[in-house]
Amino acid sequence: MWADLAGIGRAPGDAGGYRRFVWSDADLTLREWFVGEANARGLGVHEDRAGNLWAWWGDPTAGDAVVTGSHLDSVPSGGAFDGPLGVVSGLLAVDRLLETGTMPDRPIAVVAFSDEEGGRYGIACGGSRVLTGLLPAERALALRDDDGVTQAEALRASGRAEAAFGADPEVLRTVGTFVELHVEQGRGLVDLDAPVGVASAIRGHGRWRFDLAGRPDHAGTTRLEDRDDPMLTQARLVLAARDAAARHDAVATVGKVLVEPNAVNAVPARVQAWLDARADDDEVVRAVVAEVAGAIGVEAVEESWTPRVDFAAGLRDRLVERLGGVPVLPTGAGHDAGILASVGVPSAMVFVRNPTGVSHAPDEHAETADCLAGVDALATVLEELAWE
Ligand code: HGY
Ligand code: MN
Ligand code: MN
Repeated sequence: MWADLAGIGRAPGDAGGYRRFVWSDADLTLREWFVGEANARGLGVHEDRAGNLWAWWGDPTAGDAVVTGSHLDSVPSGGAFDGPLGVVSGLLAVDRLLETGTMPDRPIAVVAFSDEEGGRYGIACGGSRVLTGLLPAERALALRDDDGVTQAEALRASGRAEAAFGADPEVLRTVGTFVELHVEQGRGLVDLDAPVGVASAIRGHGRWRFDLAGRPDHAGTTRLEDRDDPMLTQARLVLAARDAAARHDAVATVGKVLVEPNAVNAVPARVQAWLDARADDDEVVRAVVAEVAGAIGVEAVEESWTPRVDFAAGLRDRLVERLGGVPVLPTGAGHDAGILASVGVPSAMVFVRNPTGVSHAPDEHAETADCLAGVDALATVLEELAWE
């Protein structure tokens, strides 16, 4: 299964990693792969109104389903494990349970959430936010990618009707518990020398855009005192972000910048820069963003905000106990499990050790033995939750 995914959506050029943007050809191929794997197991496949794919074992209308899964899309030049490990592990855990020859007392599903990374349209967990109504369909459809293509246009190009795109309360209601397996994006499990762990919380995190206007002019003939160069403000933005994060217990990143006209010999007309800021405390994130905006005198336009989520202690501790006392650790990475938890769906996460902690980069890795330990843990958890 892993080898089947390895060739889908490789990033162009020598950057390495994957480029699996929602509604791209890579995404559509990944969706076909998911449907094929589900059909091969006799699981019923359903795509909900938000574009998320569900593979069902049992009748979803029975409700109180035990759902696992993650996402198949990636950040640009992302690693192989962030997302797909949770989907593959979910299918393999179901294989283990199918082998028992007994039917679960609750329906079980493996879900592939759409557009978790927001790599194309900029909003984290797009598919689960639309599913739950946290992101209105009209706003989602109007989002434009860096080439100016709206999600509505991309949806139509994929053969889907935008009129049908939106929240899907009927599907959401079928979910009793959601458990997402994910490669750890950090070194917590390495430092604890443990292959598997359970999440305690997801730190609050958001994305803000800064529109920096300038006056385009010739790089060689325009005197310095005559310039209105937005790249100078951009430089102050990056340094202000690092300074504010360092002074607070936060992290801040300016990883995406669009420059117009992006010419070596022209003073830019416009620079757009995105700030990703995260902290244990939501108010700290807000303070960092406000300080950055104040430092450069430019409004921070909020594009995506995910409040801190503390996973329900009862479910968390039940999994820890069932898994024999594995470590419990927070994460600074957002996940669909956090979105479902934020709308009241009992949710939990199982982490698999990442030997370097590196993620959102081609070097992201997890050892096969640890991945199989993750499948064992997930099968154990699903059995615990889906059988009386
Ligand atoms: O950005 C995140 O934290 C997640 O990987 N989407
Ligand atoms: Mn990610
Ligand atoms: Mn992820």
